[in-house]
Formats: sequence, C-alpha cells, structure tokens
Amino acid sequence: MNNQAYELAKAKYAALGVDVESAFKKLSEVPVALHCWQGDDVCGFDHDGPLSGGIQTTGNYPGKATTVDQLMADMEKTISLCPGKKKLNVHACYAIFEDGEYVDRDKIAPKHFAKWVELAKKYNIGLDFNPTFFSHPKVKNGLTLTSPDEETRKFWVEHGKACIRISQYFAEETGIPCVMNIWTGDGFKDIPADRMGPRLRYKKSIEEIMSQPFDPDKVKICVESKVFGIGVESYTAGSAEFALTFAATHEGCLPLMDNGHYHPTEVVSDKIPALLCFYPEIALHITRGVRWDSDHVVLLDDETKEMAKEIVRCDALGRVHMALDYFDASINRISAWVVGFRSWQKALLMALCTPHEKLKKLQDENKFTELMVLQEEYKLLPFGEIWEKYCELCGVKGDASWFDEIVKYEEEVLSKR
Ligand SMILES: [Mn+2]
Repeated sequence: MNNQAYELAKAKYAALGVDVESAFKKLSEVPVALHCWQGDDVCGFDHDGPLSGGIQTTGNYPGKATTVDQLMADMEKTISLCPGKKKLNVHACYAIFEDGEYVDRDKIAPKHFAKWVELAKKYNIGLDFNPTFFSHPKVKNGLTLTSPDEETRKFWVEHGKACIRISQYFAEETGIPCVMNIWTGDGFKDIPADRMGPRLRYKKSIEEIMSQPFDPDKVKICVESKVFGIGVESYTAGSAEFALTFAATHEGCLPLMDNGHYHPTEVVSDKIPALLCFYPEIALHITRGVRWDSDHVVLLDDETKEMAKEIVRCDALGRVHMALDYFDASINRISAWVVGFRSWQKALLMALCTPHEKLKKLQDENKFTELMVLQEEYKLLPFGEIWEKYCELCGVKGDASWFDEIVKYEEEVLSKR
C-alpha cells in the first residue's frame, strides 16, 4: 500500500488524540468467532432432513460444502482472507462420525469433535459450541426443552449435558474458554392457551443441563433469546425477558443477544450498554436482518458500526464474546463469510479509532450542536488507509483483491463439487 497515504491518515487521527497503532494492537487481540454453518446452509453432518426450528436458508449457489473436509477447507480459505484473531464456532450437528458409526444427539462425545479441535490447534485459536435443538426427528410438535412430553424433554436435556462435556473438552484442549450457547426455536404458530407452562419447563430444563459439572472459567454457558421464527410467529418460549432473567438469576450463565432476534426497530447497540451495567460478561451474535431475522451477510452498516462503538466505548472488548451468525446460500458462501468477518473487523477498528472521550465530554456539557457536527465530520476521516495498514500487518489483502482468490477457488475447487 501507499505508505505516504497511511502516514497522512495516521496524522489526521493523531490530531484528534487517536493512536491508530494501539488500536491495531487492541483489535488483533480480540477473538471473533467464525460460524461453521455459513459453509453448508446449516445442514451439518448428523442428519439428512431439512432445516427446521423457525430458521431458513434461501438460495442455491453452487459449490456448497457437503463433507467435513470440504467445509474445513472452505473455512481455512476464509481464515486466510480475514484479518484479526478468530475462534471457530461449531454446532452440535457438525459431529464427525468415523466408519459408519452413529450416535444420537443425547450421546455425542468429545471424540466426535476431535477434528474440530485439530483444526483450532492448527491456528492456535479457541472453539465455541452450540447444542443443536432443531432439524431432528425428536423435535416433537416443534418443541424440545419445553416439551410437555417428558421423554422428549429429557432427550434434549441429555443433549445439552453432552454439549457441556464437549465444551469443557474444547476449553481444555485449546486452553481458551468455550462459549456454549443455548438457543431453541420452541414456540407456537398461533395464540397459545398457556404461556407460562413452556417457560417453566424451559427454566427447569436449562437448570438440569447446567447440573452437569463444568468449570465456569472454561465453559461460558449462554441463553439466546428470540422474538419469533417462521412457523412460530405468535409465541417463543425463550423470549428476551426469559433469557435475560434466567442469566441474571443463574450463576455461570450469560445472556446472548442476536441482533436479528428483536423487533425490527429495536437496536442491540442500545441494549449492550444496558446489560453491561449489570453483567460482568455478555455474548453477541452479529447478523443482519432485513425486515426479519433473515440472516443476511453482515455489512459495514450504521447499526453494525454502532454496536462496535458501544463495545469499545464501554471499554468492554474483554467482556463481550463476539460471534458471527448468518447464512446466505444465494452467493458464494466463502465470500459471504469473508465479507461478514471483515465488516465486523472494520466496525471494531473504526470504533477503536474514534475519540470517544472527547465526544462524551460534549454530551456531558450538553453541547449537542457541536456533538452532531463532529460526529458527522468523523464519518469522513480517511479510514480506508488505516484499514489497509491493519490488513497488511495481519498479512491479508486490504482492498477487494482478496476476491481474486475466491474466483480462483471457485474455478479450481467449488465448481468441481
Ligand atoms: Mn443467533
């Protein structure tokens, strides 16, 4: 890159009191989890049935990964094109069975995820984990942990416990804490006759899952809320109030906010500082909902920037577990991963290069006219040069020429699948 352009940009930031090099250092130490499910449209390896549970992938772009080796190769290609520290985020349905072996989800064990540990170790990064409470024949009438059928509920509790054992194994193998996120799509299409019953069963089920011994410094159990899903429009057991209160009242449990899981005019950027007033740690799923929880690729849009700003200005980079969560099957899936990961890195770097103290002072002095003027002015700072330098330091392309690699990979690998 043009070093002179970078030096000029750096000086502009320095004049505002922003040290871009310390921003590079801070950002390069913060892990962001890359979700394995973008690569194969949330199919996984443990079943053949369709995706269910109120979520849906749309699109039929060629080259989807259909084997473990393909999915991992695609993730490695993604990693090679993204700056910054990563974690791998794996769903339980990505268990790897060797030689025709198969066990149901209540019996999965660390050995079924040994290959994921191998991949994480190759890059010296951590692993996050998610029980898969969907796309499975034992989801009875759309319910798992909230099921009134005790056998069904117990099966899914056992699945949750198995996932804690696997999360503990991930943390011990990598030496990095594992975030284990509980999300179920349990709910009803139409007006229920009992809203509290399923929630009481959900509460009891998560408590039973958490009775599985684990080290809270190694396994961070989260509960993710959701407002509604396809087919469960009227009622979701794991609502925002349920998840927040559960986490607040249970030692070793964190709230997880997915920014696609709220009413479209609610913003997670405003919820982050509210939760940070009370919780030592929180978790985030970063996505982009278009009109609903559509899981579009994360872009550098206003709300993405605002969420990153809140994490940075609350000085909470060490308190917020960040993970991407989206899936677009209508475009090249590796490109979808790369654009999303790079967008969140851009948002964080931009936030780290903003003179927050100066802006906070204007707010406290009630100088809202000047605050507006400066906030608008900062939008035009020469961020492109700063971003390119950061990418160069991370050993990846700073401009869109990373896409040449995607085109080549599509020709040489994806088109032959
Ligand atoms: Mn999510």
